[in-house]
Amino acid sequence: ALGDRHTTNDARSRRLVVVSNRLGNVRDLAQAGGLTAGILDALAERGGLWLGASEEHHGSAASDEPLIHLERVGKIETAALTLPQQEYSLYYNGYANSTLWPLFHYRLDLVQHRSEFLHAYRQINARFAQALARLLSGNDDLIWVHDYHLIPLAAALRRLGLGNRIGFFLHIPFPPPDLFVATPDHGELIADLLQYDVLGFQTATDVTNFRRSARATGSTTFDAGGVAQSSGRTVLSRSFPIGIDVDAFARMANEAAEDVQIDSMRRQILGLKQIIGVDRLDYSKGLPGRMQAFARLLEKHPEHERAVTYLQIASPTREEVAAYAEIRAQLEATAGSVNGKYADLTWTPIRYIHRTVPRSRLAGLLRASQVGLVTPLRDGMNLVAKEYIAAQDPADPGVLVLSRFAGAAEELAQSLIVNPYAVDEVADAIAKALAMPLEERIARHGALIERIRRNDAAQWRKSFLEALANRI
Ligand code: GDG
Repeated sequence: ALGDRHTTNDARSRRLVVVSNRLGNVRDLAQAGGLTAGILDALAERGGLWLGASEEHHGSAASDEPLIHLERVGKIETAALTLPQQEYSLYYNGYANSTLWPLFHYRLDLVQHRSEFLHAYRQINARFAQALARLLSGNDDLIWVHDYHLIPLAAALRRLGLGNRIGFFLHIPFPPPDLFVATPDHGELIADLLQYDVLGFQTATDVTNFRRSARATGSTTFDAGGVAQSSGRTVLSRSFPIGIDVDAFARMANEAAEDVQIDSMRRQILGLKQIIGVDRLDYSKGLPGRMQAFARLLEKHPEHERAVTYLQIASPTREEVAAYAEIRAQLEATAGSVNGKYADLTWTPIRYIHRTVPRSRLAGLLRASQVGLVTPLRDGMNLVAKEYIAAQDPADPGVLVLSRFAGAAEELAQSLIVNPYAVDEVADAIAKALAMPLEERIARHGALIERIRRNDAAQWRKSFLEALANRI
């Protein structure tokens, strides 16, 4: 390692520059969610810069000079970029979350195509590129770009003449070619992706879907190692399954026993088994179907009436996008009708919370629940699945019911894997989880915890950064 330090392209001696739509909260590491924590740890370890959009926007699109607010916290420098309000909204609520998000989650029925969305998306990416060009200290900086908001960033940087190594990690799924080509912009999106040096995906399925789409739309060819040639550069595409910091989350879950609210909840539900779900209120998470499956459980297995309680935390998200208002109304109608049908004077089957819960309390709630329900219709990875496993008491662990359409299902085979579209199947899996003997729960949990330790957050960033620094 000592010898390494003297070579110029040593991964650790090169400055890391992270770019994502939003900046994580650098000041409050404890509150940082999965993704943010993973990135912050990488920056804290080696020092570096994080560029993201500022929470404050300004009214006019006139100024071409990027407005950047720099701050330093320890070894991490953050750069908050102020962007024009309306352009930002067309980019964020528009192209990112009304075009790409539904498309990449296989929901062609929800995709909206509007030329002003695409235009704003490209403009904002060009602004990010201009800002970044000013902040770079040279072409040795390693640039790590996150997620679907910033697909055109490398192309915009290349246009400004930058030759740095640039990596991209897609946190969400990549759709199969038959769906992908339904967007008129498919050719441009593939060309943009091929301007990166490293393309990271969550699962093998996503890598395959990307390569098939690139072959179909860009006549790109891949060698046996999956490497493509593009404009005289090589492009590596690979899966890097994201993970969590298992020990930190387990500790938080354990310490939450001292949280008075959790303590008083435990007393109120004493004697009941608790089923839990924790999700952003997104249509990709399969929430109405999950509530219907819970209702089906009560219908098919009446012995569970007044013996189980289902807690669903559905944190607010993207509320300016119409599809999100619709899923919320649908979910609230479902929760209301199930409770209306089954509740009695002393028992509420579904407790539905549409608020953001502090992270440490969340960990405690996961630990206090005998069944974890993670049933997305499509999900890049799903960190809640991994958090549920980490939060359990290894001597008396709960059971994870997991959708086969979550990226996490590729790794977490010892959970109860279900098809979220099959309401009866999910209901039966919940019944099986509730009845599972201790021995089987311990065996399954042991295998799962080993798996999430192997692919944890540290491994994720280490392997991506090694690929980015061209060391593998
Ligand atoms: C995207 C991809 C991929 C949720 N509610 C609250 C809260 N959370 C936390 C969870 C978890 C995180 O947010 C959600 O992560 P997920 O992975 O489950 O899902 P997305 O937000 O859709 O994330 C996904 C991920 O990126 C990482 O690559 O796995 O597939 O869609 O950590 O615990 N946290 C707090 N309060 C809440 O109410 N504090």
